[in-house]
Amino acid sequence: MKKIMILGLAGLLAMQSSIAAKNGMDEMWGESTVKLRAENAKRGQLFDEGNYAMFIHWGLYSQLGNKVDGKTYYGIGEWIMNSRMAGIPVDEYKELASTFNPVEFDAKAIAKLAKDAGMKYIVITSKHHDGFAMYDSKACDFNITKTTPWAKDPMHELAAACRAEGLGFGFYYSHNQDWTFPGGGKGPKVDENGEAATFDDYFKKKCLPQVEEITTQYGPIEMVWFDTPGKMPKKYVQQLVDVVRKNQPNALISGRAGHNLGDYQSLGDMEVPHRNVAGLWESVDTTNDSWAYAWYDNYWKTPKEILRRLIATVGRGGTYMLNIGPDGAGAVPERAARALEQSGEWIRRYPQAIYNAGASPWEHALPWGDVTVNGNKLILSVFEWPTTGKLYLPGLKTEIVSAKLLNRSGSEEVVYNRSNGWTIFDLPCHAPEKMVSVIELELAGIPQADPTFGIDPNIGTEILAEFAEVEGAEQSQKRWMEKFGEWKRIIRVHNWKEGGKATFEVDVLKAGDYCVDLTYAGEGRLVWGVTIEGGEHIQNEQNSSHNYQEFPIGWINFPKAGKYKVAVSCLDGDCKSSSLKAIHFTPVW
Ligand code: JFZ
Repeated sequence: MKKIMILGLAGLLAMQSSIAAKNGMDEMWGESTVKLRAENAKRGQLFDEGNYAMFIHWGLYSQLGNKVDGKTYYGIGEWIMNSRMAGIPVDEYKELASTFNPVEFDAKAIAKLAKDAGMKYIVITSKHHDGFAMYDSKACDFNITKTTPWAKDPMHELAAACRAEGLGFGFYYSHNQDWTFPGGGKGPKVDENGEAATFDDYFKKKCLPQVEEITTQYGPIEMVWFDTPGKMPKKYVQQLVDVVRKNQPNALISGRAGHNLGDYQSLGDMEVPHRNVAGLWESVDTTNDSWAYAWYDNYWKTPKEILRRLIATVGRGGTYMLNIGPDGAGAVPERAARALEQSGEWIRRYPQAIYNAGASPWEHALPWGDVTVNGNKLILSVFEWPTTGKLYLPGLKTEIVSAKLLNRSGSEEVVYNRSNGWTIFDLPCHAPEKMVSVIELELAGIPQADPTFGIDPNIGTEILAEFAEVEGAEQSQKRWMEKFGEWKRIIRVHNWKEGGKATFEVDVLKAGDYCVDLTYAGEGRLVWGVTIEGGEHIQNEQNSSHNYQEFPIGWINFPKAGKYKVAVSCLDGDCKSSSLKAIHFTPVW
């Protein structure tokens, strides 16, 4: 609910009750009402209020599953043609169509999976960078109905299945990169006759007509997800945007259309931001490591991890789109499906944590979980259930009207008290939920909080270097690929100069000793110092590694409750190349 500011409290309450009524209606009135709702959704409504969607990467590449001629290539499967992966020549790649026979593709099962997962719409690859249209295209024969033994249009089935489930439907379309059509981005430079081909040729012959097709052949669609605009000139992007607006006035256009012509911002792939981001935006993420099916890729996100990333995205103010990669037969990997179903079961019990929910007033995650806002309610999602029977919430500024611990059969009142600006809840020893338990706070007004990091008296508190005030060092983002196409990024403090420091503001409730650890990368042994402003200074030498690792520095004392500034400095060793990612405080006693 990103429009929270404009609506005001009365509007929020009205909206909430209308959503509740709608949810009830779905059950009572069944399919036809649900259908109408999807068709009538206003532009961006499912995106803005639903907050959760399914992304599907599926194409010829899925058939290879990252193995070519017996050799496995690690990375994002839809890039298998690329020279940094298997480097498959265009003609050889095109041959894959002759064996593409996805007999296990089941559009209804996929739509049901998305629905059961709690997702509100599906966005699927109509054409990825490989140029193969996964739908019936008149504009270009390199498509699923013309060139494969299967010879059907899966998008018709999927669009219909989505409509039947009351889900929105949309297409991914690679508008700039086309690796097989002459003139396409990173594609062949000449046509079949050896004549030079330009981007303009590709655009007029294939790209524009295909975007016309995907926006006219499948009924009302929720969005067109353009990707990797590269250096594509604005005039082309503008024409595509015009086509989408003409044919699908209610469809959203992704930020990656380019030239700021999209409707919202798409953050970098596989990224959940650490602090709140204003405006309409989306995080796209994978259920394992690759977008497209990869035979070896079994590092699945657990249902709990899916909920953590979904709630964190909603809590930062965004919409979460989570990908699945069906295999070459069209089957969804069983473990991905199970993880989605299980996280979906949880969402059915606690929909208020996701739908119509908005950003946390803390503006970042908390040590035990995360917070989303629904009207005048705070939804505390507790991922680490306290073993002490007490849960600590720092800095809540709005008065609490009621506090409830939710469970499968209802809720129970929670006793709490306030101390030094903290709210301390008395909780039972056993968590009501195995993955994530929910405390719902009804507040006397719009939720407000002090975003200063509270040091949790129960468990370790990690504060990322991106939250530090930095002087005499550099604070900037670094991106790298873990496997090919698997992007990672951090904001770190590096390039330390003499006297440089990264200062963290913290709020301490429980006076006493805390063990301080630092997460950093570097070369050789490093000496780090940690100083409480006006208080204790500690320092220690530890080893380092080129990967970010956590090393203990030592115990430090906060003599009383209250706010402190804690400065971290690199004191000796190769400080220039050392790079700080985070500080951790763990209660000792
Ligand atoms: C793109 C595609 O190349 C990829 O195959 C996949 O479809 C993904 C969803 O999108 O890759 C990107 C695009 C943008 C960024 C990173 C990877 N980015 O902005 O960080």
